[in-house]
Amino acid sequence: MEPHSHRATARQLAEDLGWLEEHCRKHPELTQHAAHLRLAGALTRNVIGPAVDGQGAKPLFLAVVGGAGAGKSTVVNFLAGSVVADANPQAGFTRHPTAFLPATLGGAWPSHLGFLGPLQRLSDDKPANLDEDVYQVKRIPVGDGDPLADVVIWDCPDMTTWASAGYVSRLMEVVALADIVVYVASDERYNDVVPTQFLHLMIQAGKAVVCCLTKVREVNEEAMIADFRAKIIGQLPASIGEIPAVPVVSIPWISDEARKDPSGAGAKYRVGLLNQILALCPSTEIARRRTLTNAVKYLESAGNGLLDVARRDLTEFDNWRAAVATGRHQFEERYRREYLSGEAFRRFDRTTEQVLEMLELPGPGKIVSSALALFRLPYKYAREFIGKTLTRPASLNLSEQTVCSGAMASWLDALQAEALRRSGNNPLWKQVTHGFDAGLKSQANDLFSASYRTFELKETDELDRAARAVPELLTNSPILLSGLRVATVALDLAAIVAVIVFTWTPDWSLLLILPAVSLTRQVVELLVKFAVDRGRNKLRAKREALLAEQLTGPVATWLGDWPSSGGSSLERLQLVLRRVPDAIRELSALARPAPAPIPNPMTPAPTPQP
Ligand SMILES: Nc1nc2c(ncn2[C@@H]2O[C@H](COP(=O)(O)OP(=O)(O)OP(=O)(O)O)[C@@H](O)[C@H]2O)c(=O)[nH]1
Ligand SMILES: [Mg+2]
Repeated sequence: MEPHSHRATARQLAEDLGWLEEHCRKHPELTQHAAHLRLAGALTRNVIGPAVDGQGAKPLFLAVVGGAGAGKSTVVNFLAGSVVADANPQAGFTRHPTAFLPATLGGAWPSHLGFLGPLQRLSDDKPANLDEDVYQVKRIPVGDGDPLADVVIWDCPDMTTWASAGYVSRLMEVVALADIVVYVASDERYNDVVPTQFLHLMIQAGKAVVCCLTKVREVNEEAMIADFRAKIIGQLPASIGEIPAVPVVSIPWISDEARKDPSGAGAKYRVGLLNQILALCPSTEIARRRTLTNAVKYLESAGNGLLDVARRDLTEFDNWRAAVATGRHQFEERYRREYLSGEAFRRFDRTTEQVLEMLELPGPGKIVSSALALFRLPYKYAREFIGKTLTRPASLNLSEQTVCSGAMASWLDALQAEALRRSGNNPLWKQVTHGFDAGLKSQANDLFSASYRTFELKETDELDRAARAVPELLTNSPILLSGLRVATVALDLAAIVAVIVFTWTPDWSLLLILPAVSLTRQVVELLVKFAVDRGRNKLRAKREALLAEQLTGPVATWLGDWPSSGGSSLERLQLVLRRVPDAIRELSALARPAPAPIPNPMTPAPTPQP
């Protein structure tokens, strides 16, 4: 695959994670999840993207983070070796990140498209309390031999609350970028909940972290470090697995004079912290490789969790579709029970009569048929009389349209009730409930009416075709028709001959001919009815299929897709759920170090040159 396509994948992944984060922010209970997504997006933008772009390891980035007023800006000044950052007694003073770029690095600054995401670079110097999605880069004089000559130091805003989409997101952008994170906690407030959660997230993301405790009373130093290790680092969630060794250093309460002169009177406070930082960065390349590897690991391991929210919403989508399918099933059941089972398809009665008429002999043969019909007259009248006396009036079957309209109304009512019942649990059901309030029912009914018209046209057509099948078969096969006619008359004649032969003497017993030809007629009628009824039963099955195809099917599809149509978030969720794991897989493969070339035993070793 082309490098530009990997770049596009990284950009798309960052965008998808950003979209998912916005989606999470709409649910207050998912704020922590949103923070993970923000970090994953920022790692993609600021670590993986530049690596895919082939950007070099220099400069390294060091981010100084911590709670409000912990002493972050003061620590930045000590690391920079001069007063460069605005330290201010007002807690929460620093509102946007500022990068301090050693002048020795010249103009080296990442040029990766999408670098630092939503943060805009300021062109002029602005005070650290400017509360906007911006960052500034300030050049600082650093001696050539300074151990941090290749390191950009970031002074960051505090993390306030997880819910704040404001400067926490600015902070997250810089933390993701960082190769080293210095976590600052002051003696007074080192176990605040939110900064601690943030620290845990950074360790979980595999960042190289150094903890720096500020304003510590010297007598208290050892006890405080031990307490910090136990209460803060020791409480990392078990899901992190093996807890990495996180160095903790302390800086005592510094005099104002030493704070104003970090490289002179305050130089001694820098040493402990600097040593820990350097121990984590044996070289620029190693430090950057670790940042990249851990960013990829975080995406791979957190990937599944990151998509949980998408899956959760899609599960509700499946539940909605299942509710629609249940409603459809009940519709079809009701159609079968209330309409189809009681429907006699009277059109087929005419077919039976038509076939019987076709079996009469044509032309001069009509005389024979008429004579036989005369013999059967008593039987015919007797049968009609008994039929009328015994047959109870047919129960009134509901019309097909009444049954379908009733079933449709019940379907929609049940869905509305279900949506209302579940609307407190998930936004999808809430969306459906709003839909019902805003005309979903009438839209569904319009679709139902249109589908019903098509269904009606097709079923009339189908009925006609099924009823015409037997007469058409006979019309199209004159040999078969003639054969059946001859067979019918032959049956009657055989019955007459049989009576004559058995009774022989021409007396009243010849009247037995009348029941005999009536019996043969009954047999023929039963056979014809059997043939026509096969068509009637076939039609019943076809009618069910037609209902499913023309009516319940389209309505169910429309209802099932309703929450995801019209550019709704579900459409995007489905896309994101498909795209994100593929993108993580593709980028992970790229970011992994190339395996060392395996020597080919068939290749002869190069002959040493003199
Ligand atoms: N005297 C003295 N003052 C300190 C020390 N550490 C921090 N301060 C003061 O405490 C206040 C807060 O310190 P900052 O470095 O601005 O803290 P911060 O974490 O950057 O604060 P925000 O950016 O506002 O979140 C400032 O007025 C510092 O001068 C110290 O060791 N000694
Ligand atoms: Mg500050």
